[in-house]
Amino acid sequence: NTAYEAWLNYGQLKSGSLYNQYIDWCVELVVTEDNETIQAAAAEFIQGMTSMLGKAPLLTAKPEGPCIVIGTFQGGNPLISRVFAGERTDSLGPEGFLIRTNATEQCIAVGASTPVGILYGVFHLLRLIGTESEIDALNLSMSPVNGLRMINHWDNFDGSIERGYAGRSFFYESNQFLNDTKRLRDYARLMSSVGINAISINNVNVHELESLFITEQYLPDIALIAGIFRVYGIKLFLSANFASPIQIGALETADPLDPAVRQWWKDKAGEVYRVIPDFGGFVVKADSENRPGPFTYGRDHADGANMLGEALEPFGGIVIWRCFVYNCKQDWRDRKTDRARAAYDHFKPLDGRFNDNVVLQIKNGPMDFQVREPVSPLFGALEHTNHLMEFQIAQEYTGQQRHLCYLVPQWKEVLDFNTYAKGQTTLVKHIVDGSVWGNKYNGVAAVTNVGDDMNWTGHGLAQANLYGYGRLIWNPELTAKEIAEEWIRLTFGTDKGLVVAIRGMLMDSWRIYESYTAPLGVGWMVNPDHHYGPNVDGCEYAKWGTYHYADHKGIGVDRSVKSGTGYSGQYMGLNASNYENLASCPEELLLFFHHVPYTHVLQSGQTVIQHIYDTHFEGAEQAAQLLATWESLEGSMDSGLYVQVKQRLEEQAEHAQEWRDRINTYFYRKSGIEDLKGRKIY
Ligand code: BDP
Repeated sequence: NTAYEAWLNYGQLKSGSLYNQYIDWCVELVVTEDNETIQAAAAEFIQGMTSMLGKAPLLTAKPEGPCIVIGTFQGGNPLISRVFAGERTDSLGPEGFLIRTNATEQCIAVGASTPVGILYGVFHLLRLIGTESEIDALNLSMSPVNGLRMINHWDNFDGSIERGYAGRSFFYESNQFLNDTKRLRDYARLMSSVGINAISINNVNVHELESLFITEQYLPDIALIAGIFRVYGIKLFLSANFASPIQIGALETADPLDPAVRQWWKDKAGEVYRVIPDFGGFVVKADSENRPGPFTYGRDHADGANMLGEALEPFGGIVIWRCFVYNCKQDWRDRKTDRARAAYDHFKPLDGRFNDNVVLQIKNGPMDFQVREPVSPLFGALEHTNHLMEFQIAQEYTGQQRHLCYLVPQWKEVLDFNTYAKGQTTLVKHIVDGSVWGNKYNGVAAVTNVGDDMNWTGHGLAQANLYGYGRLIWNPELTAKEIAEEWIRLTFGTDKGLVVAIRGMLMDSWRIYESYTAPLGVGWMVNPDHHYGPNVDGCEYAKWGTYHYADHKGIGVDRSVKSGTGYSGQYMGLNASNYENLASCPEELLLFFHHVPYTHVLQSGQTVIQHIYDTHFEGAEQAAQLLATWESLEGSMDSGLYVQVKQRLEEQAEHAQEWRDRINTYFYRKSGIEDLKGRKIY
């Protein structure tokens, strides 16, 4: 077992009452529509059931007994028409589905308005069976909560992946398309099974060669990938280089208000859509970290994004414009410039100026995917602009898939955050899903964690983040624990002890990682450039704006309005005052918002310095405990997977000690304050 099949491995189920139930219902599979997506759904169902039950359902158009039937409401299948007669289906939307067990008709029916709804329904039925749920009386109606459920690849044409920790790209190698159709299809299956409907396949940092993706030289290769994705309900997007008119066109400017530039992009869009009629659109990182953008021409982000929007509009495409924009050349001595402020300062004043088909993409926090950050204050501040949440599934700052860090609990906290934007309760998840302001485009995107490693994600348990991301954004009401449990059951089987043990490991892992790394929300104590491993001052005197201001007296960034950078003033209602005041600031974010002496006393009664010592000792112990728990599972799963994960956990346990020692030693030497518990700090 290489874990290549991941949560679609369809492990053989044990015989028992549920097994018999499944066998009884799944004698035949009834399909009458020859649409390629419905055919893919049928093939998936047959593959899954054959593998789980050891018996293939018979594919037929006319059932003779108990059966599973799948079909669209208007697709002409008489059985579907009878089962769903009189049902209200308009609120399901284009991607929703119904599943009904109908005793009279002797069938379990999966119905939807569209083929992709059928596909999602079939994946759901397979998930129910794979997690050993009753199917005798199903009466389900499901639709995704978020419109766009997107994956961003940071793959480069040379085969490397920016912030990739699971091998190389499976799209490209050495500036060529790999066209590995089997892997691409399996990838599309995995993504579609958790509801992903949009994927951008190249890095947001678009290099010169990748700018050529939108030319006739490469469009056929891209069309091949788009064709595979299409069957699984996934739209293909490309990251675009704002300077393309210069780089690959013959223009001397990329000024978004220049008529020749605008025409160039319109023609370009036409060329792309001729080859890929359902192309999703462009993802753009502009005027950020040395990428080109409208600033060069004295224009703003709205000018830039709207130009692209106008070009894509006639074809139904959209522009996803990233808000990760800040000055990466700032001066650490100037405490008035605060990187945390940047996204809001840039984009809030532009609210209302973007075209209908422009969607802003906002990182979950104001900095950059740290283990702990406050929620970006842009959520709640953009009343008149489509926008998406951006998460990072890749564990750039959370252990790079060498450490275990199940991120769904973090994402849940972000989605459940109250912004106070429109009344007393305005949760981020309702802003992001478009319901607060009725945005035409809404949803979530995330930087993915996959590569060409056999198990996709490097760390076998990092698959849980990929799975969990899709499931959570399909339905943000699912709990992190439920999602973990589903994933474990589908991946490892349903043995109770195993499920409980792995679930516990996943659920504790974020907090454990946080406790042996950067304390109290301060972030950034990593090595510069590659961002792995402890280095307290590594980023401190650099230009990137990632400071903690630790000296011999204290630590933390004063972001208050009263005496600091004013960042806390970007929040609304109670959030602004809670963050502003030391006494009310949530402690996990204390050092993000305030600079305090090491002797500052926390609610626990402990000082900040003692908290640092304690959490680092505890965190390292708990990392060792993760390994011990895993070792107790030896023999209860496939040995290949067991060994692979064990090796990573060993590395984590060892590395957590390094974190502990470096961080504690640093603060001990700086502060000169002894550990109250007398533990050894060097
Ligand atoms: C940071 C990464 C960098 C990305 C950038 C981005 O370190 O590699 O290019 O984000 O999101 O997290 O554009």
